[in-house]
Amino acid sequence: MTHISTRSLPKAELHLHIEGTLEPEMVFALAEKNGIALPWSSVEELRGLYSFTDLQSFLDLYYAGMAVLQTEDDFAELAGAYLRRAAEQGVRHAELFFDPQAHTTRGIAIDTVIDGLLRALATARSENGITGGLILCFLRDQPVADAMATLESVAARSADLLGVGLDSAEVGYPPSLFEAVFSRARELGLHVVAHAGEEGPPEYVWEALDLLKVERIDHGVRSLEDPLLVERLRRDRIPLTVCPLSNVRLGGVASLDDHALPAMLEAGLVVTVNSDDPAYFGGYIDDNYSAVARALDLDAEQLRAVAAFSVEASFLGADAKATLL
Ligand code: ES4
Ligand code: ZN
Repeated sequence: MTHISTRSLPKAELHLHIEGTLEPEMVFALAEKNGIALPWSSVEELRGLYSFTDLQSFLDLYYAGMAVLQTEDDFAELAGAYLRRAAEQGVRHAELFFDPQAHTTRGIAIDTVIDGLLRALATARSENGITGGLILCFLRDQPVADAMATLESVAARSADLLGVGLDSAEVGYPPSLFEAVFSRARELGLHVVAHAGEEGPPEYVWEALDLLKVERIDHGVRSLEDPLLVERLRRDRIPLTVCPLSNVRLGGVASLDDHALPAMLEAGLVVTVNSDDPAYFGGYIDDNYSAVARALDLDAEQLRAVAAFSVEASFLGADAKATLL
């Protein structure tokens, strides 16, 4: 049995969709403020729909909920609420994914989104000492040309971003489709990551590494099906941003007791624990740490290693990493 408190471990959150922190209470409050009609009659009804069968069943609700986000203040409020909760759970650095195409297609300017999120990050830094940045994710189930146009629309302010990522429905949308987009992102000096091996096969993880040249793999749990891939990830110390409660809620893993996290650590992989879409999956980052600690009987050494990996795997500079280790 392990009894260490993981809450106080200094950690970095590396896999967090800011739109996935939109709690039902905030959905209703923003809908009221912005005069938006919702298809649900109460917070309880909406929360009652949070039982998913797969990634797509979640994404349908995720995209529906974010329609209430309209103004720069809304994005600042969303990220501010998340960053306060993250700080309470021991997060010292947070790299936030956001999905601009889910907003620009609703007529929201991308600068509105970015300015609101950056304002919340600046406030969190001064109030809680938490550092962070933004990772712009392309929706892989939308046309590649839309991803490229989104990237070009922020090229002039690429210094306001940490990097780019790739998310949304995975199967049928291999990383290879986005080779030119990621090449352009790297040319702009941006870090690159991608969701791969969540529902998709190990081949998608290989493509993300070899074609997109990503620095981290988001999820990557299906990598274990391919021993040569495991060897590649281990040798190159490619971090995997694993989200245990998400994997269970979306059905990728039958129960937390069956999660491959211990096998990944045993294989020598740089594994981190993250919260993905905490408003939808039943917990923020330390809820994930404490759930795996209990279900998988991880000892203090393993938990400290995972937290230290999160700092190592972050895009912080060497000096900032050293102060957190
Ligand atoms: C996501 Cl869990 C997950 N997978 C892929 N795309 C996403 N966007 C938000 N959450
Ligand atoms: Zn994700």
